[in-house]
Amino acid sequence: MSAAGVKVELKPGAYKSGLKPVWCPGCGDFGVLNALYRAMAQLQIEPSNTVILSGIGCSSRLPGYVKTYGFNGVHGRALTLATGVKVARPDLTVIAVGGDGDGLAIGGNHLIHSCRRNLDILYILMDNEIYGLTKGQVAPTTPTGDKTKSTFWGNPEPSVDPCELAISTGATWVARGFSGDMKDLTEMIAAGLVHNGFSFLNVMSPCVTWRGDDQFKEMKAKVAHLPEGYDPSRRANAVDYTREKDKITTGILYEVEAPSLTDQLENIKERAMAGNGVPTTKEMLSRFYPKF
Ligand SMILES: Cc1ncc(C[n+]2csc(CCOP(=O)(O)OP(=O)(O)O)c2C)c(N)n1
Ligand code: SF4
Ligand SMILES: [Mg+2]
Repeated sequence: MSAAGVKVELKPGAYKSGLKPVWCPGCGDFGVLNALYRAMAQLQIEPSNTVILSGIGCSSRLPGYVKTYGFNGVHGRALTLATGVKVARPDLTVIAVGGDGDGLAIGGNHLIHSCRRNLDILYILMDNEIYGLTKGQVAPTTPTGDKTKSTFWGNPEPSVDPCELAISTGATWVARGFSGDMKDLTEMIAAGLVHNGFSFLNVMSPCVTWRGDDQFKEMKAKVAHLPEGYDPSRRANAVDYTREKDKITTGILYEVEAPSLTDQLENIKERAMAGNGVPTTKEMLSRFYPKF
């Protein structure tokens, strides 16, 4: 709103916090941040009704760069924070962000339960296939055989496909993007924000420092968009585009409508307040401690 009470159109630049990103020049996370500014402007998202939550990592610095409410929590807990905010204030737009280490290693458990709960939250996972902030250790998405600071002879473990994990654990909107494709990424972030339910966006976002300039070139060469006429409502279709070796298929892989937990909160609250025959804590305790 302007001082005169007239609604002013928010341009992408209006969402900048004024804090200058400290990411390395060329880091893929710049692309994600810019696409987020654009998507928010496209939907005219109200900054004062928005909260962005993160854990720890280079990518987890993102909330500081957006002019909304935000919180940079502890490692792996972006989704626990987002869950708490959404349950307490279902009216707010809630976005969780972070890296592959934050969201799939230490925070992997929370991803599973966020997917199955289906709260109306957008989760953007910036996937550089490495722990960037702590200087290049192996991550759950590091491809098998790749040398990192902690897998000097090559990663012996199979890697996880984050989209496959999200689909199989109940997310109702799952997409994959590339930080080097601004237009596509902006559309996907906007679509994830509009979806009613848990939206999971895996963005391939190169780390030029610990994975080298080649990671950007290699990712770019592999990117292919979903074919024309693709039907995202079928789980089997979506799974066809996970665990791909020579391709990174981008687009909305999976999208279904299902009641979101956010929609049920009011009902749960009403039932709890009404009691519905459930004994109070005092009544329960007095069964065991009659003098209570
Ligand atoms: C409890 C805890 N364990 C470990 C760490 C160290 N640590 C900080 S960030 C990080 C991994 C970051 O990797 P990722 O989430 O992929 O983010 P990126 O830096 O690659 O964007 C680790 C292991 C920590 N801060 N707290
Ligand atoms: S270390 Fe990697 S992930 Fe971190 S800011 Fe630099 S390029 Fe980005
Ligand atoms: Mg990472």
